[in-house]
Amino acid sequence: MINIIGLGYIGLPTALMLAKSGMEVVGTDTNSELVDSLADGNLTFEEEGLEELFQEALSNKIKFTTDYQKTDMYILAVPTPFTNATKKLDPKYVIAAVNNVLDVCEKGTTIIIESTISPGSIDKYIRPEIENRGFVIGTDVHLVHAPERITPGNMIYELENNSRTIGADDRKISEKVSELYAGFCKSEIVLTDIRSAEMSKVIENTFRDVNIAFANELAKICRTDNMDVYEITRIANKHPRVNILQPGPGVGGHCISVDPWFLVGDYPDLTNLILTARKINDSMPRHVLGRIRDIMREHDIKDISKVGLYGLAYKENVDDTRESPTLQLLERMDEHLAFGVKVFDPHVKTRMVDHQFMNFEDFINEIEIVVVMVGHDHIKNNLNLIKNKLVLDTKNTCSLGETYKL
Ligand code: SAJ
Repeated sequence: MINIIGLGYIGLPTALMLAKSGMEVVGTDTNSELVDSLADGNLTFEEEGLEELFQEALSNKIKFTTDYQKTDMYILAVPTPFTNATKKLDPKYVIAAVNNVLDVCEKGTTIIIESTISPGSIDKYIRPEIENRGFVIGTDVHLVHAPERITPGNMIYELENNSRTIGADDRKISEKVSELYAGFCKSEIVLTDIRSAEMSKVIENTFRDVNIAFANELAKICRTDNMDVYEITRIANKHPRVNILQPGPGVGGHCISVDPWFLVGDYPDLTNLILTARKINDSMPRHVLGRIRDIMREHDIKDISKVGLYGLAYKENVDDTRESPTLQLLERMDEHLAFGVKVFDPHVKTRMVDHQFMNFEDFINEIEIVVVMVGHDHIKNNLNLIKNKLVLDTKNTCSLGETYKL
């Protein structure tokens, strides 16, 4: 039996995949409402293919509970929040989960940490916690870091098809854990040490952040001379060794906008590029605000309530709003502006901000400028409803003739 701790974006799909592979799975979360909802057969977030997998797992007798189970294998997929003021990882949930496991586990148990952690966290926070309780690592408890690599919107496909990294102190344990993941992962499973697993995960997201920052900087350069950044990068990308990413209104999600800070925090003298990239990406919501002001000025629109932000999620076709560029933009607007501007997202069903509309047509009818912050399929399928509006398309997703770009 395997006990999955944390039933959020990562833990739940992983639990379902393991159940599908034939394992006896118990999912544990401290949030009793979430556990009750899952036990009643109701998912708490949208994800392509998740519902089918969930129903299959329910019929395979997956269990959901708030209790930790006595067993020999655990996967920890608990939140690893980031403290904005210090730019550091807050390991409190991982530490609490490890302690809860130690309270009930069998001798020789394996604790697999999937949550993203800053490099060195296992040595710094987890090993001392275990040793201080009198457990011997390598005998009583085995530690593994198997960082998750899936992206919302494509999770099920990526669980099966992305390569996996297993970091452990002991080869035999790596091989045992590798067999577990091979139950659903069809791609390469790379065995390494814990420190390398921690570092490789963080640099993957940092690599993407830096590359997005390059695209965003190009967008700003092109804007000053009224050049089309999309046309220019499309041409440059024809070169066999060039692959420039897409500029956008900012970098959202809990991973790419957070993980680079771990490196900046630990290596402040060596991370000029990484820090600059972070600053560029963080500056994009303000750049969007500047573009909104340009359009208002050009069309003599003085009332901010005529502006509507389309999209609250952090990226297309998901309902996840963590660190979303729209929320970042609202935070950067002064109170008066943020209060006036209208907001809509077809995927976000809970009310998160002032003047959030739940109906697209009502939203569109009230505004003159549509700012496309997220390229959901929904907007691409409803272009006829915005074709008579002024459109600022920050994601270059609306194939309308006349749109304003970043
Ligand atoms: N974005 C751009 N331009 C681009 C690509 C993305 O502005 O060309 C923006 C998106 O709109 C979004 C943000 O970047 O706001 C992040 O989106 P994403 O799709 O690049 O990544 P995430 O956050 O959904 O997932 C990332 C993935 N990491 C990498 O691609 C290296 C995923 O594989 C990780 O599992 C995930 O972080 C994680 O949990 O760490």
